[in-house]
Amino acid sequence: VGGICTVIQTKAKITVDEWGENYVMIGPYFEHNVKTQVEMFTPQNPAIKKAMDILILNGCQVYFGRWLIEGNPYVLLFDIHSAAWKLDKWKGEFWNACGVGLPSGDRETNDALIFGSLTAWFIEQLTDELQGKKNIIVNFHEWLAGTGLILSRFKKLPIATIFTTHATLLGRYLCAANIDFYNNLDKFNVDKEAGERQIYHRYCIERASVHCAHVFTTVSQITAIEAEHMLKRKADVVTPNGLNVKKFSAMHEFQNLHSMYKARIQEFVRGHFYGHLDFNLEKTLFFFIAGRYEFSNKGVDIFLEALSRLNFLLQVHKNDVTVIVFFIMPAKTNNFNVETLKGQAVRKQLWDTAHTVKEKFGKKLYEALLKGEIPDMSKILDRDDLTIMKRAIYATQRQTLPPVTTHNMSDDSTDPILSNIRRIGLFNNRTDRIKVVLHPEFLSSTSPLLPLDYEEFIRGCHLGVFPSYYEPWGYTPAECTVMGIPSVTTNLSGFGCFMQDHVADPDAYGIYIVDRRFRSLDESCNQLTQFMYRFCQQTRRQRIIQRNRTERLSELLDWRYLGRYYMHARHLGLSRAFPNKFKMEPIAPPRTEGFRYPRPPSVPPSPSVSLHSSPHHSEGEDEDDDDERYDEDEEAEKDRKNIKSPFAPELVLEGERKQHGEYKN
Ligand code: G6P
Ligand code: 1S3
Repeated sequence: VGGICTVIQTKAKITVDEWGENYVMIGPYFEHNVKTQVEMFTPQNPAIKKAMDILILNGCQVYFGRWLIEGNPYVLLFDIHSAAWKLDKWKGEFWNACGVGLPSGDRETNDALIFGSLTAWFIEQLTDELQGKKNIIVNFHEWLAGTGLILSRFKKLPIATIFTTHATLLGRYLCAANIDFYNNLDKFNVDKEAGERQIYHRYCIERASVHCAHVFTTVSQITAIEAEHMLKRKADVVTPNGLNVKKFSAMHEFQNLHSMYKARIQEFVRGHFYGHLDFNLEKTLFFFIAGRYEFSNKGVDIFLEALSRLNFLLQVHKNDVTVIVFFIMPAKTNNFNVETLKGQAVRKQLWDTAHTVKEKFGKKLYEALLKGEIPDMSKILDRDDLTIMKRAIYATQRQTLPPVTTHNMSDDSTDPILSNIRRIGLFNNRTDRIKVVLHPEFLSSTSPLLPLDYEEFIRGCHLGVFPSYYEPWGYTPAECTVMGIPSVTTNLSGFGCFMQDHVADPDAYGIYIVDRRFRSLDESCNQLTQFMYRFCQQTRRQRIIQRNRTERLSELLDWRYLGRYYMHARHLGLSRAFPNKFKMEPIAPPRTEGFRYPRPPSVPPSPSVSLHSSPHHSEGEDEDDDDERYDEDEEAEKDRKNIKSPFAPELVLEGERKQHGEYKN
């Protein structure tokens, strides 16, 4: 689920392009998802059909079809419940295979074992059918799929296996416990730590999967280091996560989309802050954080602290910018709260009132003009109109502050975000330059409050802030990048490190990398505050230019470029599983470094984002978008000449072979 699903889903297209009909995804069957996303049919490949039939004859429900996503990959789905009656038998077999016993109370792990046993059983039948006529590579993702790998190896099935980990269980747990993880990587007694956290059996499955695989891969260099210590094996290949950039690509439209969706967010703000709208929406910036609700792992702790410092800075410098910060993190709730719904109702009422008065006004004006008169403006609105308007204005009076959360939280008093908001006192007071809105549910275009889906919401914001402590990759800033929205990340996230390696001046491109590795918490927090403060000081012109630069990094994150690492892992797997048939010379993984986006020539040599590019700059210039685009076009042209695309033919085609090692069949 979550990020891992994004990996598998977005990677489908390039994998289908490479393997065509020979690529099949295997996963668990969920009726609701299948009904809406899968076109089911009988497999045409006789070996697959035969293997499937054997499982079906033995009482298991197995489905086959095409997943209706880009690339249209084949999917083979196992209904875990239909095979649940075999659980005890399979637990015994698993114990015999690797000596790992599973407790009965852990439903998730039990389901994982059923899924893995079905997978290994299917592959066994398939390899029997194929009799070595085709070679099979299976890429298992995460410990939940790992049991299938362990069992396949125990049965000595003739397949090449790859295990990809997107995070380590222990790493996630230890970081969430606020332990100084990265400075003590080599000091943990891993068995003891896993045992104390009651995840020893899961940890064993993960570690066994890593060691049984022909090829072990992780999604980033930082997770490779972590895995080496937590799971005791060096990753063979780092397989960074890409995106299907074409899906987000809006060509020159993305600036207009920003404007369009920003207007929709502004509408929400008008309702949410009714009665307190004493800030200028044209000078209001929208920041956001989104993702799995892991308070310290996702860096919400440091973000809140930095916001309170930023609030202070903006106040003392009498800055007229207001920042509205959205926290989009799902938590247990009991629906929207009344105050939030009321806000949108009040806004709607004001809109209706304005509309009614406008209609009447327009009609009277029209009648007067027809008679050749200029109406007396002081009389054009009658007493009734004034009464309606006054009543509408009175309705906007409120005794309470605009709420900091949109929902009734189930654990209001202990919720970490709310508790910290109380501690730092960011209550949406009039004097606050930072306003906060916790939306503890994923966004949806059908929401009565904020009718936008996640992608539209990102486009409408100005800055995504993801100061994670534990983040093996981190899709959130990557998604911002491909939509041309600047973001904050860290040098403890896979994405942040990747950008540091590939972009000469990440700040200039709108990728702010907080150092959470070599600095104290307080120093990192100050750095984050500075990044945000500098961002607030930018003019509209500078923001537009920066967004254009951010968007230019998209192709770096495309699977067309990043897919090569998975390709390499598969070739390596074949050469290790079938050394007599496949050879790789030399066995050298493709380099993740090497290509670098140069510093944009139009960036001044010193960090001076707050300086205007022209000595004759005036505030009015900021609003002149046509000028901005003209400047930016020239700038973009200059930059483009300097940047050698990662897709330059020599790098992708010729270099492919050179970098991956010659692959001989
Ligand atoms: C885009 C639009 C412009 C708009 C600007 C606002 O670039 O094309 O018309 O003025 O966004 O930028 P801002 O950073 O102030 O939201
Ligand atoms: C993991 O999901 P998470 O948010 O729990 O896998 C993602 C995909 O590889 C990765 O982007 C993320 O950092 C990991 O943490």
